[in-house]
Amino acid sequence: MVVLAKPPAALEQISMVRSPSPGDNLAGVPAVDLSAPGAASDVVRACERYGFFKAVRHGVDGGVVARLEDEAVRFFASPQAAKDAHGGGRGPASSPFGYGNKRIGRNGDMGWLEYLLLAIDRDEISDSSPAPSFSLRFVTVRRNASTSNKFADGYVTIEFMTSCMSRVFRDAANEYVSAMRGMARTVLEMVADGLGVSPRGTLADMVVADKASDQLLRLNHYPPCPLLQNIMPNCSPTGFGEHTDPQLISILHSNSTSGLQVAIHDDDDDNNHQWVSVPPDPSSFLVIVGDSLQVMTNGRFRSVKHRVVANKLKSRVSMIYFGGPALGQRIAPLRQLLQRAAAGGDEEKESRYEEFTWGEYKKAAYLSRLGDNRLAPFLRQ
Ligand code: GA4
Repeated sequence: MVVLAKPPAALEQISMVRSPSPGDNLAGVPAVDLSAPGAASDVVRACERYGFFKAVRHGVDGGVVARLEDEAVRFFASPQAAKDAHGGGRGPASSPFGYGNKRIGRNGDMGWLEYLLLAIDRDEISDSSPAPSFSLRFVTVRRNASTSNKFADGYVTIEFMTSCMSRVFRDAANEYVSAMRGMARTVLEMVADGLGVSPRGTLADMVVADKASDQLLRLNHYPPCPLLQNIMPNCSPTGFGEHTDPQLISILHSNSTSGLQVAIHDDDDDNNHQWVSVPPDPSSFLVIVGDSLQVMTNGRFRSVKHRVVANKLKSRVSMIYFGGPALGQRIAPLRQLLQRAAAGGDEEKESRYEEFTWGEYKKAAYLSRLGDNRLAPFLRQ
């Protein structure tokens, strides 16, 4: 048997992690029934202890999820050249939006995945986002169209299919975004209720009502990696390296392929954590606390470190909505939490963080590496 000392070329720049085993599964993923009367306090408890929870009985129609997932699968299955045509370009001035392959951000992070990152303008995919506008079918038609005459059959077919495919994708994405914005509102209102902050729209409005809020939709495809099956049986490529999300809240859906891992901390030792796998459950969503919500709760909630390990045999497809506020929004602990502390509660009276706006934080985040602790520079001594 030939034993290779290093991974194949395609994987050279991607770090390996120990392949997850069934024993790594998080026993008892924190789950919240969003339709239950006591949901607000369950949400707060889960966000404090874990920084994430599985949302069940969430009210999102399965058809909405399936339509976008189908479109994502179709897009990722199209020829590489067609996908590359939706790229945001390379280099420091490149746009983070559009199609990306293995490169994450602008600072050298690599993962075994391809993705589409789309900006959301109010309640729709932004017009400037390079959402898929053609498919395999279109590319095939184009090759056969050997005419430059606009009125020839081939050309008309191309034009028609281009706008058609684009519309189907956009409609599916917009419908999904609308469902995610609804869930973000529900969860953030529950956070306010559970923390005793009023009005209950204090956080939700920053993401859902503010017309300038900064929202994103990310579609990730982690292709299977059978190359490693024989040569590195105990290792899997990193799909998306460990990181925390900078926004207030992220809502993740995945197909039934495993791969997501979260860092679980000891109750009283923040530096000590263990990576555990979150078993996939396509009927639910995972709600993840971002850095900005950690700051707004003065550290009561924790933004959870998470990562994805690519599967050797199965494709993983995930769709994540990121809810951030407007660029000018001040990110600081909610006043009512500090006031209550000052009036004798047991929470901290002073902010643990230097003040910043979302725009400033975002700028700093885009200069960082994926695994950096982005809040560390903002921590007060
Ligand atoms: C992590 C969360 C979101 O996926 C994302 C990512 C962004 C990107 O892929 O362009 C970042 C990453 C994320 C944080 C640090 C920077 C920026 C890659 C990276 C190395 C879209 C986001 O908002 O921040």
